[in-house]
Amino acid sequence: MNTKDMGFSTRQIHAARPEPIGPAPLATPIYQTSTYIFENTAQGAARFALEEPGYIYTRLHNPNGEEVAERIADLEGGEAGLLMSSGMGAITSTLWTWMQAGDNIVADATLYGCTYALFTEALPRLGITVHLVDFTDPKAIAAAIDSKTRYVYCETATNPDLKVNDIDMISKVAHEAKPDVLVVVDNTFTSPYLCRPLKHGADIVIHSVTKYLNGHGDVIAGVVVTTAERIQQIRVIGMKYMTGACSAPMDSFLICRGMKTLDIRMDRHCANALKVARFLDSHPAVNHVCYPGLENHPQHEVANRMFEHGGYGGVVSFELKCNKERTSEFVNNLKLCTLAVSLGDAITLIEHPASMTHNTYTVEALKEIGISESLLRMSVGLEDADDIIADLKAELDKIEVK
Ligand code: LCS
Repeated sequence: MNTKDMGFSTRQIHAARPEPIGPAPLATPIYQTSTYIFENTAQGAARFALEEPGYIYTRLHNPNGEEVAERIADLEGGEAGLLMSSGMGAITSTLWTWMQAGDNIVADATLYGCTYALFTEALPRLGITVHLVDFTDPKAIAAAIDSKTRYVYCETATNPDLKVNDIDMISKVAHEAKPDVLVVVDNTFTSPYLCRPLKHGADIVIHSVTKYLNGHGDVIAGVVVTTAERIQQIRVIGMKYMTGACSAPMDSFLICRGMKTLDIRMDRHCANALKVARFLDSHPAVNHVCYPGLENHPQHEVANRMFEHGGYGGVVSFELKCNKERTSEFVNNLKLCTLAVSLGDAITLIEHPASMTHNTYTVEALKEIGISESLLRMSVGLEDADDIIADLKAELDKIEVK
C-alpha cells in the first residue's frame, strides 16, 4: 500500500509493511535467522557485490529491522533508514563511516553523557578532534568550522536540560561555512512526531529508539535516517565493518508494535509534562524548571517554530533549592516516580544527571553548561498527571527553603 500522502498516525502503523508470505499474518513475523539461503553461488556473489538486492546475513539486513527503519524514515521525511543495536551504535556507525584521523567535529557542548564521552575521550584517542561550542551562538559555530570539519552535531532538545537547538539556524550557518559538512541531529527527545530535523536543513537524523519510538522500556536500539546513498554507505562500512551494531529481529518486532501508538503516547507525554512543569515552576522549593513548553524557557519561540503537533516533549528537568544530599533524599522518598535512567517509558522515571547519565562530565564541565548537582531529570510517563504531581508535591513540601 502506498501511504505517501496519508497522515502521521496511518504511516506510523502502515508505512513499509512487507507483503505477507504464505498465510497473511497481521503482524509481521519475526525473521529470527542469522543468515539467508542463496539459490546458487552466482546469486550469493551477486548479492555480496551489491549487484542484486536480497538478504545475505542479519548483520547487514533483516526484514524486521528494515520495516522499522523504513517506517521511521517515512515519519522523519527521509529517503532511507537503518536500524541498529543501540543509539550509541547508530551514532558511532554513522560518524565512523566518513571520518578519519585529522578530521574534526563541531558539536554542541550539551550532549547525552555517553556521546560526550565518545567525543571527549574516545575520538581524540583516534586522532579526531571535537570542538564543543554553545550552539545557541551562530558566530561560535561558524568560527569553529574549518576545512577538516566533517560533522556539525547536536541534539534537538538537549539531554538533560532541554535547551532547544535551532536546527534551521545551525544548518544554515554550518553549510555556509562549509557546504559539504554533514549536520547530524540526535532527535531522541522529540521523536519524529514533534520534530523533523531534515525539514530544517539537517543532513542526518539519529535516534535512540530505546526511548519514545519503542516506548515500552524493553528494548535497546538506535536508528539513522538520511539519503538512500548514505544509508548504504553506513550499512556496508560503519555497521558491517566498523561497529557490527546490527539490530536484533525480536527487538525490531517489539519496536514495530510500540511505534503503532507513538502519536497517542507522545500527546499524553506532552500534556502530562506540561502540567508537571507548570506545577514545578510554581513550587517554592524549585529553583528553576527546564521545559520548552514554559513561556519563560529561553527557546520557547524556537520550539514553537520547529515543533509540530502542539507538544514540547515528555522530559522535564528541574533544580531544587537544596544541596546534593537533600536532592538525593528527595528522590529516594518518591513513591510513584521511579528512580531509573532512560526515558520515554509509560512509567515516570527520575534520575540525577550529575551522578548518573552525565557522570562522564566533570562537575566543572557540568557547571559550564549550567547543570548543577541539584538538578533532576524526569521522563514524565503516561500515568494520571495529578498522581505524578501529588507524589512530587508531598516530597517538595518537606524541603525547607531559606
Ligand atoms: N542520544 C540521546 C539523546 C540519549 O539520551 C541516549 C541514551 C542515546 C543517544 C544513546 O542511546 P542508547 O544507546 O542508550 O539507545 N540516553 C540515556 C539516558 O538519558 N538515560 O539512559 C540512557
